[in-house]
Formats: sequence, C-alpha cells, structure tokens
Amino acid sequence: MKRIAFISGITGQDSSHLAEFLLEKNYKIYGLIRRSSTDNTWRIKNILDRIELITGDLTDQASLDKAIKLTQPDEVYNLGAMSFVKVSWDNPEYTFNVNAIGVIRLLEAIKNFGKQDTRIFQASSSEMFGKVQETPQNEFTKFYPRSIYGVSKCAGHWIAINYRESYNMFICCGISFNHESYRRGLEFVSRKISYGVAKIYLKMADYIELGNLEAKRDFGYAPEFVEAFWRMLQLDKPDDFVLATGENHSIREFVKTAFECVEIHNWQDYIKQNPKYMRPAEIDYLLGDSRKAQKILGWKSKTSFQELIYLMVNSDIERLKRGDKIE
Ligand code: NAP
Ligand code: G4F
Repeated sequence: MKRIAFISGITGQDSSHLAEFLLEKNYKIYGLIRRSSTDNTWRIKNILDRIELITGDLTDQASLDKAIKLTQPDEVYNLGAMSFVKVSWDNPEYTFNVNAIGVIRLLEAIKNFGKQDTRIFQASSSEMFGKVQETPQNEFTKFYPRSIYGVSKCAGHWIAINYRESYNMFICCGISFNHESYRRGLEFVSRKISYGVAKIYLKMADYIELGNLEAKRDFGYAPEFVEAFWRMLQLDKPDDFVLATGENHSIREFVKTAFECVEIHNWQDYIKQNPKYMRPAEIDYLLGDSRKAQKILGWKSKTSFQELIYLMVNSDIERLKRGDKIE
C-alpha cells in the first residue's frame, strides 16, 4: 500500500521539492491549493500528472475538514503560510489567521476526521528567534519575534506542541532557517538578487534595488531541508528540530558572491538602496545550531553558500536565455 501524504501550500517552494522527494519514495500525494484567478502552479508543472490537487484554504475550516476526510493521509506537511515577512506588517490580521489559526484549523480537521495515527509536520521558523537571545540558536533558545509573521509562527509552533501534548498527536515542528532554491519567490532577497544579477549579466537591467544589506542569515538549500521534514515523521516519537547550516552571511556578501558568479567585481555600481525595502523592525543576525538534527535525524546541510548562489544565478540566466516566463 502506498503511503499517503497531504501537503498544504502545494504551490510553494518547499512543497514542490517535498512532493518530488515523496514521489521518489512512492507516496500518493494530495496537495492543498487555494483558488487563484491566475495559474500559479509553475513550480509543480513537472509533477502535476502525478499528484492530486484539492481546493481549500487554511482560513476555511470546512474546506480542511472535507480535504482530510477525503484523503485520509498518513503524513500531513503543513507548509502553507503567508510566508513573506515584509508583508506581515501590511496584512497582520490575515498573516495571523493563516499562520496561527490555520494551524488550529488543520489540526482540528485531522483530529476530528483523519486517521488516529496521522503524522504531522509543522513548518516553524527561525523568525521566531528574532532579536536573538543567544548565539547560535537551538531548540532551547528563547523566542523574541520581530514581526507579526514571527509572532504568528511562534503561535503556530506552540499550537502544534499543545495539540501533541493534549491529544497525543504525532506532531513535529521543524524550526527552519532560511532555505532557498531556484524556485524561491522573486520577492525574497536571495532570488531577487540571483534574478537581478542574471538580468544585469545579460544586459537586460542596469541595477538592483535593495534594502538592508547588513542583516545576516543562515542560508541553506531547500531540497535538503524537505528531506529533514520527512525524516522527522519517520521517528519513533515526535520531536522538534532546528534545521540550519551553521554558517551565516550578510545580504552584502550574498550580493557580492552572486556578482562573482558572472565575474562582475564592481558590484557596488549595480546596487541601489531604497528605504522602501527596509523593515520597521529588522532581524540583524540569525545563526542556527542543528546538532540535534544531525544526531537524531542523521541530517546535515551539504550545499555551500557559494554553491547555492551559483545554482540560483545560473538557473536564472538559463531561464532568461530560453525566454521562459519568469516567476
Ligand atoms: P512559499 O513558497 O511562500 O509557499 C507558501 C505556500 O502557502 C504557497 O503555496 C501559498 O499559496 C500557500 N498559502 C498561502 N496562504 C494560504 C492559505 N490561506 N491557504 C492555503 N495555502 C496558502 O513558502 P516556502 O518558502 O515554501 O515555505 C514553506 C513553509 O515553511 C511556510 O510555512 C513558511 O512560513 C515556512 N518557512 C520557510 C522558510 C524558508 O526559508 N523558505 C524558513 C522557515 C519557515 P499561493 O501560491 O496561492 O500563494
Ligand atoms: O529574503 P527575505 O525576505 O527573508 P526573511 O525575512 O529572512 O524570511 C524568510 O526566512 C524565514 C526564516 O528565517 C522564513 F520563515 C520566511 O518565511 C522567509 O522564507 O529577507 C532576508 C533579509 C532581511 O533581513 C531583509 O531586510 O534580506 C533583507 N533585505 C534587504 N533587501 C531584503 C531586501 N529582503 C527582501 N525581501 N527584499 C529586499 O529588497
């Protein structure tokens, strides 16, 4: 019998990599997709004929009840979220509704209509550490979120733990640090830079506009992170894990390295800073300690900072050269 996986946020970066990974493992996959007036399935185009999409929304209890009743998953990966930190200042109520109350809705649907032994992954975030209280950050580090996104992820995290402890549900939280790929949305800084550099290299743009160049992030490679999500759900008992590379770099270093991929060394000439991209409250420094994941999951990030950027810049150059619709 094929194991059944249910993934919320199937059109997102992580879900696309996870779905590919699970298909390799012969899972039957259902993906929750919210209604959109334009096609947003570009990340899963290559696997659309091998997965099943179910319309629903993390803000709509009835849709989740119905989806879980229908699919009876063995594993649920809650990857759906309003995931763009900057927008959480513009849409605070919606962000909290999806990222926090959405967790309650999905867990209620599983508790009331799913199999008793369903295993659940909750996508928690290093944004919960915010104004960091110690360095590096591990599973015991106190949270100090700096945005409604961060606050909503703290709530989602504690909701997941509360359901685990109250109802004995198998729920694992992965506290992931930034992870990127050529499928990252264009609004996130990594992809904004890789795409911008590719355009400048091909003489299709003159500069990139950015905000704070000094913030440091622990940047990993998304396809490796989704494997850790799966590994958590194969444990004998549920637990929470920090997923990180253990190395951090500033946005400035990201920009410099991206330009180096195309042998442009005077990168400063191509960057304009625009206050529009600054945040009301910034997270200056994130650095993860994933020794617990290394020890218990046997998981370690492999792709280096330079390799990650090289992959992303080259992918954007190839897409632009082919004339692909860029998303
Ligand atoms: P992403 O590319 O932005 O994907 C988010 C997905 O959630 C999209 O499919 C989106 O659908 C869906 N979604 C948004 N609102 C929804 C709603 N109301 N109901 C149902 N689905 C909804 O994000 P990602 O980078 O893959 O991240 C996956 C998860 O990990 C998120 O929970 C994120 O917060 C968390 N996380 C990510 C990172 C990272 O560095 N990538 C780090 C820590 C935690 P549309 O396509 O329709 O917008
Ligand atoms: O790429 P970002 O928007 O990612 P951020 O805020 O770190 O959040 C991402 O990682 C979290 C895990 O830590 C996830 F939970 C979350 O869902 C998301 O995937 O910004 C990274 C940094 C920030 O310090 C930002 O101020 O880059 C800085 N930055 C500078 N200029 C910019 C820009 N960010 C964006 N998006 N756009 C800019 O022009």
